[in-house]
Amino acid sequence: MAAGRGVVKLWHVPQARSFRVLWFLHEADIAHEVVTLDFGGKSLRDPAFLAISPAGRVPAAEIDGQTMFESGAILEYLSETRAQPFWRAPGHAERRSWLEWLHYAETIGQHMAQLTQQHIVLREDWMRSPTVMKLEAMRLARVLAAVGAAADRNGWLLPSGFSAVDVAIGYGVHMARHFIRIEEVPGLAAYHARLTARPGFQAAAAADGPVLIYTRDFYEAPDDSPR
Ligand SMILES: N[C@@H](CCC(=O)N[C@@H](CS)C(=O)NCC(=O)O)C(=O)O
Repeated sequence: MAAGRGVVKLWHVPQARSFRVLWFLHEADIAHEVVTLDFGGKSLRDPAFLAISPAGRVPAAEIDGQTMFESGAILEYLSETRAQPFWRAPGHAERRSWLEWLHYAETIGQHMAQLTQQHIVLREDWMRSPTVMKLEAMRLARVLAAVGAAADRNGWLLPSGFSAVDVAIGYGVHMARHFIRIEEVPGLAAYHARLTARPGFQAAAAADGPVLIYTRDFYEAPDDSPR
């Protein structure tokens, strides 16, 4: 059934990329309802869900009676249609930077996905590669160095202030704490503290749901010397 006009429906898995949208809905004070799905279970492969999100991924959203997938696209569309202070419209001096950071969120996402697969999804040690774990953690830290530097310069990613890209990237910073020491990356821990102090973040964190994916505070890469 279609969500009422104005009410955004979000298909969400706690701690997953759908948290970006949940956080944004709280930041922008957009009326919404949440359908919580199960990361390890069958709900992401249910034909009804695949009709909305063809790869069976979260987030998906229903906005004004139409469904959408891809967190970056959803943040952009919500910014454009109902949260303009968080948008940088075509013609805005920061338009290009806004787009760069919005998509850079998935550069972070690809390393997070590798690390999540290695440490959490693959359950047996023989399936995992300590080399990949170390390499991906190193690459994640390198990608996040650019975030720390920009946030240090501007407070937020863009000089004019907080926007949707801080939510897109901020989710990555928040989750990266499970794999890298963010206090070792200049500017990053302070940026994380600013992000998590926001009432929008705190409301979303309270609404997120049970912690089922990143159940440990930190996932250390094992020693890869022969045993
Ligand atoms: N680029 C997509 C990635 C979505 C994605 O891969 N989401 C993960 C959770 S973080 C997922 O649904 N994984 C389920 C699976 O791989 O089966 C986005 O940003 O929305």
